[in-house]
Formats: sequence, C-alpha cells, structure tokens
Amino acid sequence: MKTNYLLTLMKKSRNIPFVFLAIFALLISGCKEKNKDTTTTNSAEESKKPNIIFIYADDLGYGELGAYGATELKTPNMDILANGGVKFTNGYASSATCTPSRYALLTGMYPWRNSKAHILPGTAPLIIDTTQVTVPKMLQKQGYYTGIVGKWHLGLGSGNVDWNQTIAPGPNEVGFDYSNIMAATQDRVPTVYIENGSVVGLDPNDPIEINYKQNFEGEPTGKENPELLKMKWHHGHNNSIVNGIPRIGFMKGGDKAKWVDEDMADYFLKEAQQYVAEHKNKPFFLYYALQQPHVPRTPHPRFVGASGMGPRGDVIVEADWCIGELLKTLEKEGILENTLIVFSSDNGPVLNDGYYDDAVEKIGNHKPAGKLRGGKYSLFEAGARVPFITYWKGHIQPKTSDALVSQIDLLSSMAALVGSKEQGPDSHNLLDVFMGNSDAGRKELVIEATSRTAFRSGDWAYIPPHKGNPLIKSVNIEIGNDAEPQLYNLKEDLEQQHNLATENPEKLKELSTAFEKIRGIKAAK
Ligand code: NG6
Ligand code: CA
Repeated sequence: MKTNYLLTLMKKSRNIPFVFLAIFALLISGCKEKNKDTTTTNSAEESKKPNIIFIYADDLGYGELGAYGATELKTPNMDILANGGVKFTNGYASSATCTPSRYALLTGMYPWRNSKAHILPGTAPLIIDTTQVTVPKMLQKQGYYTGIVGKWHLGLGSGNVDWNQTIAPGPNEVGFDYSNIMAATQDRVPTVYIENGSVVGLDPNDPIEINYKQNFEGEPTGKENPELLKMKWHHGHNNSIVNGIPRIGFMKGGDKAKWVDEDMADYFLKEAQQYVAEHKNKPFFLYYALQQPHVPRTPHPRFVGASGMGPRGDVIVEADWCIGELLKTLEKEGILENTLIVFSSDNGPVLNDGYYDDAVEKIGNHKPAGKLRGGKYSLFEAGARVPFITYWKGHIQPKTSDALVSQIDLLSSMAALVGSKEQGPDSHNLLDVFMGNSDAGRKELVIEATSRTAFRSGDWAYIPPHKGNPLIKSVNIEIGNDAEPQLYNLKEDLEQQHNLATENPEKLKELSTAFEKIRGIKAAK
C-alpha cells in the first residue's frame, strides 16, 4: 500500500523536492510503525511465556518406553511425548541414584561438588543451600508460579525435624511456591504427604516420631513380625511396617496421615491436575516427580495385571496412564500448545531393589535398560543414560537427537528460554538442542554413581579405576568397579563389552586428563 502510494506520487508529481520530502516522511513513519510492532510482539511474547513441566520418573530405564525400543511393555503416552518431540538417545541423569540426580536437576551443579548429595534417609536435613540458584527460583524471578508434586528426597529441615510442626526449610525455601511431596522415597519413613511444610491429615493427638537408628518400644518391624507383612523384604527394608509393607527407618504415630500406597499415583496426579488448572492463566512451572517404578511397587488395583510383568511393569503402565491424564488436562485447559514438557528419569533400572515382587521372575523378554550395560547404581551406561524427551506441541518438531545432553543443563537452558541470565555452575545453555534446532550438545560430561565418578566425551566412555566389588549381588547389577581403567567406544560398542584402555593408550590419556581437570585428582579412589 505504502509503496504504491509513493509510486503514484512520484509519477504524478513534478515537484521533485516534495517527492523527497514525502519519501523521508514515509520512511520515518515506517520506522515508527516497525518499532511499535516490535514492542507489541515483545509484550505479547512475554505474556505468553510457556509453562514448563518436568515429568520425572523414578528408576525408569533407557529401554522401558516403546519409543526407545521396548516391545513387551506398552507406554503409549510416554511415546506420544517421545514421538512428538525431541527423543534424545544420549540423554543423561547426573547420577545413577536419586538424590544426586535431583540435586543436579534443580541446581545445575554436579552432585559430587556437594558431599551431602547421596541417597538420603527420611530424616536428612535439606541439602540445597537456600541461597543457591535453582530452576524454580530462577523462574519465580521471571514471573512464574512454581510447584512440586511428588517425590522430593533432597532433605528437609536443618536437623532434628519435628514432623508435627511446620517442616522447613524445604521445597518452599528453595523456590517452590507450592509443594505437595513425599519426603524421601516410597520405601522410607515418614510415609505421609507433606503440603507446604505440613503433614497432610495429621491428628495432633497422634504425633509422628521418626528414627533411623532405633525402633520405638512395642512397635512391630518387618524383621520381627513377618506375619504382618503383605509384601516381603529381600534385603534391607525390614524396619517399621506401614500398610503391610516393611520400610527403611522407624516410625511411630501419625496413623491417620499415612498414605495408602496403592492410591499414591492418583493422589499426586490429582494434585498435578489441580495445580495446572488453578495456575493456567499465569506462566507456571510444575515439577511432577512420579514415584514409579521405584520400590515398593504398589499399582492401584485398576492396573494390577496390566503389564503381565508383575507389579514393576504394572506401575510403569500406571505412570504412563498418569502422563496421559495430565496431557488431557493440559488440552482441556487449552494450554497444551503453550507448555514445554521435559520427560526423564532420575536413574537407570533395577529389578530386585529389596522386596520380593516378581520383578526378576516376570521380566520375560523385556529389557529395562535396552542394550545398555549395568543399571541403577552403575557407572556403566545403564546407570545414568535414561529416556530424555522435550515436547512442546506446535513448537518442537519431532526428531531423534544423538546430541549429548544432561539434566544438569536444564537450568541454564530454561533460563535462556524465559529470558533470564542466571546459570547453574555446571549447566550448559543447550536451548537450541532441547528445542530440536541443533545437535551440538555437550562435549563432555561427568557421571556419578554411589560416590564414584566416570566420564563421557564424544563417543567415548572412561571409567577410572575404582576399588570394591564389581557387582552388587543383592540387586545383581555390575556397577563398573575395576582395578584397571576402562575405556569404551560407545559408537561401536554400546554394550561396553570391549575395554580399549590397553589398546588405545592415547585416547585413554586424552580422556583421563580431561576428566581429572574437571573432577580433580581425587577422582580415582
Ligand atoms: C537403597 C535401598 C533401595 C532404594 C535406594 C534409593 C536398601 C537395601 N536399598 O539403599 O531400595 O531405596 O536406596 O533409591 O535399603 S533412589 O532411587 O531413591 O536412589
Ligand atoms: Ca531413583
């Protein structure tokens, strides 16, 4: 329109100076309009900041999803995410156990930098410093409402928690506006939900006491009262009995507040759905930390027998259903296309993790870790390489990416997404990779497993010498210990069957040097 007007004017007019004036005027008005446009776009974009949801499974292995090669187990909803988003084949948790991985996910800091980041008892104090940058804190500053629903396992209080008073510091002190959590794990006391620092449904006349060293007089235990058990313990897990399931740690009181294990999936799902519905008008962050398929595996009766693999498979089907229900809620509320979902797991798979629950007996041809060696607790690939998906309907195009990414990178990447300059100490901004626009992932990554560390660089994996048993017999998992250094080319040997340390001393030197530079000389124990 403007150009046509200008041409007509030029043709018609013989007054040259007037034409120049007109061009000048139009250019200025064009610029102004452009500026105006940009301002409008910016504020529109701001009010449209995407919601962010982390869905974080507990002990779900690399090979557990249909989209990652599982044929015996059906995971249609996880597959919707994997096949509709970026499915990472080299996506890592920071550790092969829970607490350290969760610590790194939220803080962007390697867990081995914090000597307290190990599998915690239910009585452990909070291990995130309240001054530390965290994903929810960073998002709060960008106008997000932030919430966690599900497993916490990062400690609560500052030591000697009184479970009958407000429990703090906890999630609400490290960036979450809302929290509804289990303190540690499903197999550890206290077996109660804690909402914004208060035990849900606590009867003040039946106060809760917790002790991880000794039992309370007269209280039954898994060890002494096998007749009270509906699930038998295999190793560990023989302290207090709750709902017929023996746990780690001793608990007294709080009867009415105790969770019903079979209802836990429904409970957390409902909380997550309600949270989403209540906060849909503001950008929100939700950390939905599923408890499955961690022990004790207690599917709701609706899912018993659903997998043909016993309780472990059944709770994966249950978790998959929960994800489907949450997706439906996002769709119903009209916010699915304005919500970035990151799906992953805190560590690799384990079958027998301390209870007789048929996980080993009924596994059939299912390969929880796919082709990977090891499992939970392991420095081999199955320990920390996990399903890792970014999904954002209409914004992320489906693809499979081989880029090396870690959950530790989410802090700096989410910061970049929402326009924050904050960064985690070890967190790389890989936003382009998470959005599927680039495959330039990390060059290297340190992996942790039960206080030991190893290294990934390019296609190579290096495991420094570690003393100790190469196999944890009770769980039947090779954890990567060897007196000699190990070096694997994962491109040619994903299964880690051929140690090339002797054959390729140059590569070994290259990786061990790079590893020690990041990790420090104390790396090899
Ligand atoms: C181990 C438990 C295991 C599990 C794990 C934590 C025993 C013998 N084993 O100590 O069952 O609870 O801790 O798992 O008690 S994690 O996924 O939270 O790291
Ligand atoms: Ca775990």
